[in-house]
Amino acid sequence: STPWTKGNPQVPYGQQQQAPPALSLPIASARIRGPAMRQPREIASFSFDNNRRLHFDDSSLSYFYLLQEDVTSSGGIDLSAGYNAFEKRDDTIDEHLDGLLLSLVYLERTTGKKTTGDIITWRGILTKLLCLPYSRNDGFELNALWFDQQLFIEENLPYKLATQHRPDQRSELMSYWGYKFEQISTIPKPWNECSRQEIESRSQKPVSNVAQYCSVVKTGLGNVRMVIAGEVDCVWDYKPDPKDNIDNDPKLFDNPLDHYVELKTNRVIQSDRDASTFENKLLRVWAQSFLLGVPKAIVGFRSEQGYLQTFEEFETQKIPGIVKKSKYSNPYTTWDAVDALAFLAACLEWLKNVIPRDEENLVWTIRYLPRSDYLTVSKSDLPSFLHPDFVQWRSA
Ligand code: 0WD
Ligand code: CA
Repeated sequence: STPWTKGNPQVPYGQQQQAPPALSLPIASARIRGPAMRQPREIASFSFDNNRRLHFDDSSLSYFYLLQEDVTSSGGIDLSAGYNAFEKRDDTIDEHLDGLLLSLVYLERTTGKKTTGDIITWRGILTKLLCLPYSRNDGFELNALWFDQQLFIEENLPYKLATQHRPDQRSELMSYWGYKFEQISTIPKPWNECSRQEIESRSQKPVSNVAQYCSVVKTGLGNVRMVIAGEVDCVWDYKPDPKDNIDNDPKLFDNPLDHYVELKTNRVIQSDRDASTFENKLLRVWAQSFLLGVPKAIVGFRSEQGYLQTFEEFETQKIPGIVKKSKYSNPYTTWDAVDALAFLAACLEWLKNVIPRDEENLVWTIRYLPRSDYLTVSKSDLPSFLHPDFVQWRSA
């Protein structure tokens, strides 16, 4: 197969190994140079509680709280602690776009205005597409349908469950380290509203990944406007109260997105190989934070055995430059943010045009097969995946 290389962006059809399937987008030749990204703007937020019940508020929002000396003085914090008590969300339950769509019903009911935008989806879906030129090993299937003049896209969960390799014990533990790091580095209220006891006991309770806080943003890329929702790990300091933002002077606007933080864990970097692996991983960190307008990622570095040794802040907008300037960077293989965005813009534009608009509620499959050169679209016989309350609200 043709690798994605910077030096070889245009591979004419005639030189491809196989004829392109109908309704296909060649990944290596889909380019819109320098598409403009609109500044994401938060239009709503919602929370899942510990029972996975949905609330149209910020009740599951967390606040960053971790001191470098707490990490270093202890000689490392054991991220495996409490592993046996982990309360893990059942990710075989298909929630479709429910949280996002119900939050839009709530928003539209309370404001009396319909949310505009061409594409409505989870941020995680767009992260996959944004990274695709450089992440060609894993396949995926997405479901897409037009409804009320908007294109809705979700992951096809049965496909994901059927094709993902079952994680071994070590990968299960490593994913726990990520959630444990979230727990030890956050508190449920701003620190000045927390008692010493609340702060000090934050790592005593079992770790759970059931509760989540999500932000819904309006954004745009090239000619495509979109509404996307994604999980936000915590705020750095506080989230501005909309009541304090009634002044329409843009210079005074305290943007909630400016306060958000993405948390990640990574092994401590001890070799050239570690460094280069980390720089590849920064593509996904950059992509997911950039899409939602999250300005900062905090990476907890842990030992091979899962002891947190230190943590470091990365400004989202500086990540592409850090990777480019690195001594491990290779102009042919290192990821490039401008090229990735050019692909995403072309891809979304293509999806908007190739999926027939007039056939509302008909589900289409967007498919990427592992290591293939194309993204394809075909008709599926799946029923609509939109929540009935959303359909009823928009049909009223
Ligand atoms: O396959 C599924 N069932 C998916 C569910 C795929 C993608 C998303 N989701 C759900 C999420 O649980 C959430 O409610 O959609 C909502 C929004 O997610 P997103 O922000 O679009 O998801 P993504 O950007 O893919 O992931 C962000 C975080 C992850 O953090 P890291 O640091 O690893 O990127 O969402 C969490 C995870 O912490 N997350 C999940 N947690 C539990 N179960 C899952 C999952 N299946 N997927 C993502
Ligand atoms: Ca995270």
